[in-house]
Amino acid sequence: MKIGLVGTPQVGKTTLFQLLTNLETQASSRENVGIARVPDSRIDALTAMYKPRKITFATIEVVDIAGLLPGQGKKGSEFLNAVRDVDAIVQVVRGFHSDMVPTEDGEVKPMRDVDQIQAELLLADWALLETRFERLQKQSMKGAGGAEELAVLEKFRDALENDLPLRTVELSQPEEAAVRGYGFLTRKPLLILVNVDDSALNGGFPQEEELKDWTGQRSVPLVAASAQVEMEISQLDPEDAEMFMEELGIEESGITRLARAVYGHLGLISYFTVGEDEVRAWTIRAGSSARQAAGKIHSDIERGFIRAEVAAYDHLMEHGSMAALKEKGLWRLEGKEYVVADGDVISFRFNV
Ligand SMILES: Nc1nc2c(ncn2[C@@H]2O[C@H](COP(=O)(O)OP(=O)(O)OP(=O)(O)O)[C@@H](O)[C@H]2O)c(=O)[nH]1
Ligand SMILES: [Mg+2]
Repeated sequence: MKIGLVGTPQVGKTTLFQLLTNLETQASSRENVGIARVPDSRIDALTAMYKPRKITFATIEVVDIAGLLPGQGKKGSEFLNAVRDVDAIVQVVRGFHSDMVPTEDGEVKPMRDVDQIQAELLLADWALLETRFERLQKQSMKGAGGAEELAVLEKFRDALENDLPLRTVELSQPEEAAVRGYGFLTRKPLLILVNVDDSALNGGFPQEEELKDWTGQRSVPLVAASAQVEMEISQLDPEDAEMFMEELGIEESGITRLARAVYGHLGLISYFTVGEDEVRAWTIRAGSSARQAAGKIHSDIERGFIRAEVAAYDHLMEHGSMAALKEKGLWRLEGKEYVVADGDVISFRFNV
């Protein structure tokens, strides 16, 4: 799962990228691609219980894409290719004031930032749609198939004609499959992160109403955070960081909220494996079966799947140990079709 930090220039993308990826020790070697840890207090609690030699959090791959001003020609196509490559888009918009960092017209207008980039993405989808559309029309006139795709593209055209992003078009599973390969940009999940002044962490940033309306109407998550504050938090030890956040009136760092918003918006959940060797979070799509979840660990476990031994995280915390759960009948054996729940603590039985 790869997310792209996208936006107009100088809004704080690289600063946030560094903060997100510094959390993970094994950063990728390519300069603008890194791995972000998804903070999870359940991992901390399981670690306190099992005292494992190794702790592994869930992660998301993050790409920091160079900022784009509309109409930048070749830079524009590089930008669009980079966006095409990600699974989800986090647009960073500028909500902070600073004389050191100029804006396009001297004003801080996060809603304008949103409009500029989203217009650029809509245009790119128009261009892609037109090329595909013509080709498919010719093909289907010759009776060479493609009718299914063409029908979906017609729906897409209706949306774009009304300036609507393609993610607003509802498709059946086969329809979705027919056009998945195209990589339409406005069909990718979108989140907006507004980078605000430390005084506006709980509201009061420029164009707040407009941003809330825009994101609310489109079911796009909106996260307000301050890259500057995050930087200060990251330099404190945990206790001081907690006090600092209390002073600011926030419970969690913006990085934590962003990572969780992304995870949730992409329909991802975690299950855990525990023991003295390792406590580990595994990322799966919500709705995955026990057998599919096993495949995340190793294809051999998926193939040779026998049973999943499952306990709910909350039960484990409440009763303190697996042994206590067994006594209470809260430790279950589940088959391969069992739908894994967020927070399940699982051990797989399998044949090799
Ligand atoms: N005051 C203030 N300055 C910030 C904040 N976030 C970033 N900056 C500053 O803004 C400038 C641009 O930040 P970057 O993170 O490089 O922005 P970017 O979006 O990656 O910029 P491009 O890659 O050029 O598009 C830097 O000088 C940062 O120090 C913030 O929250 N508050
Ligand atoms: Mg940058």
